[in-house]
Amino acid sequence: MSALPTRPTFRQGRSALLDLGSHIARSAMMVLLLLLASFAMPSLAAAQTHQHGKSTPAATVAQAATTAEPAASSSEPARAAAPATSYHAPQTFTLRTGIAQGRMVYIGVGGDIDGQINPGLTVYEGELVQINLINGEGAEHDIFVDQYNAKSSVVVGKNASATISFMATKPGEFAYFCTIGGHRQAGMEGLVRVVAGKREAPETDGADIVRDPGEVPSPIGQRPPQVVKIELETIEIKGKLDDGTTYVYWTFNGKVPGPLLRVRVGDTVELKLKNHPDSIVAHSIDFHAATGPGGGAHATQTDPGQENIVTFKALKPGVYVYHCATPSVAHHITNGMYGMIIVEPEGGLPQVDREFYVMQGELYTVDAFGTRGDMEMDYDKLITERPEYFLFNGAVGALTSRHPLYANVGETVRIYFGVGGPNYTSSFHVIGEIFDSVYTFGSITSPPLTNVQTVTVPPGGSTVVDFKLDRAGTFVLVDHALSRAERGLAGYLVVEGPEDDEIMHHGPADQGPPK
Ligand SMILES: [Cu+2]
Repeated sequence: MSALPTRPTFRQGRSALLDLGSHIARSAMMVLLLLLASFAMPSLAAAQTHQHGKSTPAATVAQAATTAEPAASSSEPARAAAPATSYHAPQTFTLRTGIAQGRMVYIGVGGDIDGQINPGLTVYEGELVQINLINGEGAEHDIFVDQYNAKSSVVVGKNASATISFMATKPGEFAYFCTIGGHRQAGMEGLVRVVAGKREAPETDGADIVRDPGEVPSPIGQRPPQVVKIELETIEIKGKLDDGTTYVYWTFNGKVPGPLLRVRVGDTVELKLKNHPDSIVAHSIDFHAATGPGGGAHATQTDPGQENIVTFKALKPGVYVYHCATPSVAHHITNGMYGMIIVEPEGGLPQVDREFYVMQGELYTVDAFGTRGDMEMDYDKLITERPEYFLFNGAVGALTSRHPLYANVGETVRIYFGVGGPNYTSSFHVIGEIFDSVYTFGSITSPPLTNVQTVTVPPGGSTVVDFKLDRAGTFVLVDHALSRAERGLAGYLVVEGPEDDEIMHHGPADQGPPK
């Protein structure tokens, strides 16, 4: 179906699956597979089409006597960045068919092209481009970028949708148009502009609010229970949500999620909560690790410029979420006010080489996903659970372009994974890996499940996954509800070392890997 030079790829083995067509999850999976293929094959020049039936338009932690030194830093500048990280997400455009000025046209939906007639779609050389087509009025349409041989299926009913994707390998201007007889002439035509060179990220005046996933305190080790003093500060801060996009986050200590805290069972936690004087609203903290009124929220409702102290005993080992619990609680949580605390059992957890800290949440913005500028919270979307963004560690690209997780072949890694939410359960999965041990629901006193592909993690819940790295490559952290990957949710685990072809290679078993 492609007239362009194609190299054999991991993706091609899936073409039979593609032909079955018509399934949202499958098309999202294909995007991910295409992403994966593009890591390995930067020169991939292929087009593909797929269709789906219905569209969905779119501070410092002072831990006395426990060190807060990161056990492993994920950001090691000396190491290579993830290959081709510019492919971490496709450049996505949505076009709706309609009538304007007496002509049949495509109308841009969301982002910079919102409301434009036959908008120019500007991308940069080497980018992965996705175009979503929505049938706006119920006449038959399709979309074709002939120079890239990217053609959608025909959408027939109103709201019927299709998606196409292609790698923009050649600079220049290329027409997109409808191939139904007479429609191009009637006005359904626009341009894809592929700019030579690399895209420069637009300037953003927002602060970096991303928590480095390598910021994990060292294990407690062997020591008797003691009093652990922790200080947290609630800070409201305009942060960078995406390139060219900001959001006023509410945070613990200026990052999302709040710091990962670590104590042992039997410890007495004395928590001082300070609310920064520049805050607009009151904040508080509810520890799921605590037993007592509001998990501490009753004692810690704190006005701007004030502080409160709550003391609780860590009665039960586990990996627990904490969050702000000031009304509207859903608003405070979506804005970034969540984190986790590890309460180690006596003797701690089995030792691993590297530990990481990742949390998932949603943002409910007035403007559509991908819009540039200063975003504001939309209470109606929040209360009806219609998020625009799904995020790991607070921002688009937090764990891909900004802070990928780094490790080496032969190492064992552990991810403390939690969901702040406020609303969506995560189906946590690492593409291309299998979890050796899973402490489901953050229960570290139960025997772990072994050899697990995907873990369900509810809002206000956690999991701990351990796995050994057997093969080099870039592995992708996702919520396997993969539509969310198109709303910002993806992370990289970059594993360096030998690419063991016994474990996987391209081509038949008896031919061995290509040299
Ligand atoms: Cu709050």
